[in-house]
Amino acid sequence: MGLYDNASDVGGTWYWNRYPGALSDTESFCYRFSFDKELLDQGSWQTRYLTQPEILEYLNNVADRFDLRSSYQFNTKIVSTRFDEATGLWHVVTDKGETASAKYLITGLGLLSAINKPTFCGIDDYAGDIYHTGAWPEGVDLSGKRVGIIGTGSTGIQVIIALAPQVKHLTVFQRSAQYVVPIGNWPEDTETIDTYKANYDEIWKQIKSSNVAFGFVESTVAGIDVPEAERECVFEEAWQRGGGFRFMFETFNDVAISDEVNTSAANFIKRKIAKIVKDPEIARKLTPGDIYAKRPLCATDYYGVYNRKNVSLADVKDDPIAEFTTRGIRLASGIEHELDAVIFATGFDAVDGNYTKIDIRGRGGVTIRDKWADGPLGYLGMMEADFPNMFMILGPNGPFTNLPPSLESQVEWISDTIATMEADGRSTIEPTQEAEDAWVETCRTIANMTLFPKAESWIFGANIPGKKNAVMFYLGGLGNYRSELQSVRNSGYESMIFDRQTATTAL
Ligand code: NA7
Repeated sequence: MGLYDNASDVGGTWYWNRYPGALSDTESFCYRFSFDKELLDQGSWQTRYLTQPEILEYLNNVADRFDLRSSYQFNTKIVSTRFDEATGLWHVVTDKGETASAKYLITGLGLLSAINKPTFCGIDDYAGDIYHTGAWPEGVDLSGKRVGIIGTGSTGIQVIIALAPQVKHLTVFQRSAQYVVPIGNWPEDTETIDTYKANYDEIWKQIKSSNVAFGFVESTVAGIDVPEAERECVFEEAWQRGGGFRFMFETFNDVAISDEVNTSAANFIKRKIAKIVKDPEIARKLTPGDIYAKRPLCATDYYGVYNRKNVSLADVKDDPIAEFTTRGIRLASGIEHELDAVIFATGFDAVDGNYTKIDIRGRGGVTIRDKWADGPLGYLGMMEADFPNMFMILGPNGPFTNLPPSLESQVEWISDTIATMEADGRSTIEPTQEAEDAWVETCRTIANMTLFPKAESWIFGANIPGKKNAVMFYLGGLGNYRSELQSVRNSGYESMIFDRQTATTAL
């Protein structure tokens, strides 16, 4: 078995995203693996949510526990990989010119991993420091500096909150105002943690049969059947309890489906902004104009940050960034913000960003880049027609959830499938094109039942200029997703082709 990682150690997302304030917004008790009871029992944490250093430490412990590190070749990029129809093997080439061959190719290239760093005129002449949150170097100290930050997604809001008290001045360059609810982060004592541990069997059963897999029971109440005043009370309770996914999915079952209920939720948050932010003009700029249907955000007192004297807000939708100057950023109006450092919290080329960087070739030399020219589409979020024995962990059209339980579900399915292949003496497995098309259609149908496609976000590739808008996720929930995986297995993999024979193609 060969394991490769571009990083110098394990950790993935949590290796790269070391920016100030980096925190998971999934609760600590379920932002972990469930497959090892002993590992669960050993778990310990301080607060309701885990910080980046805690998650990285956890992942390092997991790597040690299963002795994974010794199998890894770190600091190594895969530059190309192709399926050889003559031998039934995948051939892999690294950036060091090394080659390897294997029957199975499993990719874990990351869902939100290829960084999106927009270019701006004059950026090379800027004399200050530039950072991207997704490739944050060690040892950065921004205290006492004039800092600019571009981006107000999940990442940007965490950085803004963490840096505001440290820096001399923070200028936030906001393109889209965001709906942000409180995260509700508080210490968790040993008794609470022990209660989770004592109930882990039930907890994981619930998580794996739920939709978003965040460790709470999703509401079955339709907000549309509830009078507005009552909705308000439910939203207020959720605001006090904290959690972005809780606010969207634990309140009512149609916040992301019904225009009316979505508007109620949005208006509730807008009223909070007006109450929290003292300067009405800043409050106006912070108030979103679109529907509440992006990945739900949460943080501790996000809007309150803008009451600080050392934080200013530049609305770059109204007054776009014209260029970087040697001293900072100049807006179209001519206003120049002098900055010692600029942070790009501009997100990722989600889902396929890392795949299209690699020359991946399947049967007949077809490249993944060509196959995904109209957007990344796949079967069960793991497989591709014409790419036999290739399994993608968190590939396109996989579930949109708290990720550890979803990737565990996929890894279990991949392991079972490979075990079946080996037990049955099979050489290759790949989905039929019909099965893949049907799955993609299912994903599209489900997405269109929700309001998510109506908001511009990375979920549909809208954040990358020129990227085709595509339904890249299965929004049917983890429970239903797991049932789909189970039925593929139960049917004897009838949606798959085994041992497909084709004329050998020289690649
Ligand atoms: P996001 O959610 O994609 O946010 C990126 C932010 O950067 C967002 O506010 C963008 O504005 C902004 N952006 C991107 N390009 C530009 C340019 N050219 N000019 C100005 N502003 C820009 O990325 P995150 O890292 O915060 O989070 C991604 C996911 O990772 C997150 O949801 C978690 O699941 C983990 P926009 O909204 O597009 O107008």
